[in-house]
Amino acid sequence: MAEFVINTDVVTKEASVEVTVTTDKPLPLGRHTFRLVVIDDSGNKSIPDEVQVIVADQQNPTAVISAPRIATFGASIPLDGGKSFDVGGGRVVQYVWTYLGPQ
Ligand SMILES: [Ca+2]
Repeated sequence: MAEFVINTDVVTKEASVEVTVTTDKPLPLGRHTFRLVVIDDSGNKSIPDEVQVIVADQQNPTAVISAPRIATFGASIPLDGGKSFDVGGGRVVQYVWTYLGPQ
């Protein structure tokens, strides 16, 4: 586990490392590039190799609909989806409302 700061080297003797990410300090959504240079026991350096990792929102949002319990006959009915929320780094950007008919 290591905290990575942009353009700051993290040096390890082990051949693997974990990029420490916490929910209060997440990597933003999108493409992130990591570079590795290895050095041998004579001090010779490799050319860099790079990988790209895409941090993606893979979690569905939650819809929360609310309305008044009772509406007056002939009056408009306000529907509110403002308590809906998303997790996984994204945000709700569209609301799709459907009338399912009388029951
Ligand atoms: Ca999401």
